[in-house]
Amino acid sequence: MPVTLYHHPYSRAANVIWMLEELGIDYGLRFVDTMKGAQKAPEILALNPMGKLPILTDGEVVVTESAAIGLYLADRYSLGKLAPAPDDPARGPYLRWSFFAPSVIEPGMLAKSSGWEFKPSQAGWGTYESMIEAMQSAIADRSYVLGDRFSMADVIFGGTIRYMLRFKLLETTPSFAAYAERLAARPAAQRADARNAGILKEHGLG
Ligand SMILES: N[C@@H](CCC(=O)N[C@@H](CS)C(=O)NCC(=O)O)C(=O)O
Repeated sequence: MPVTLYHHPYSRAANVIWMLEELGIDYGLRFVDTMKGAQKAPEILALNPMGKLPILTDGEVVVTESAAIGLYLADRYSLGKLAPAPDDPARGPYLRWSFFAPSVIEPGMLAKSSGWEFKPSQAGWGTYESMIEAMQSAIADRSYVLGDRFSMADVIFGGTIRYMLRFKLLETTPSFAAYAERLAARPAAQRADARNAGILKEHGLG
């Protein structure tokens, strides 16, 4: 199996299953029991010194960081389709909103929920309000971040929005709700949800 995802359904690896299902490639899953600390085992640390999931291996290639995994997979297996080609003007917004999820939304969300004190001009994620406004602008009057064209950026950026809505970390505005519903209706997202649910059940977690 050339592509293997080190996975636990309670981790960001759950969203990587959606990425893989969108690509329609063969892949294998390797269950890492994060609830028992298995992500800190030497063989996992050898792949990711952070001792965190997800980890994707593709032959000799090792990729960690969910957004990087999505960008890698789309370039490698869907260039010109789920990933705009480097000379396509859509490549700019594609990268912009893909990076926005881990570099702005994730720390911005944690800063808000943990009550961090920081200077918005020094923090890359700025204020919570400006972050929400930017997120709204990415999907205003369009189906996906690239307009009518679905891309891996929607799995990365949209996956974060789906997570935030699910755990009530984001106010359910009509535009966020409609975007999340559009994404959830995709057959690949549904296959991924079913696969994650099946693994939870198999391990007595569902
Ligand atoms: N920046 C990383 C975050 C990875 C991460 O924090 N993974 C969590 C699960 S979602 C984890 O493995 N936690 C277990 C631990 O830190 O021991 C990414 O986007 O992939």
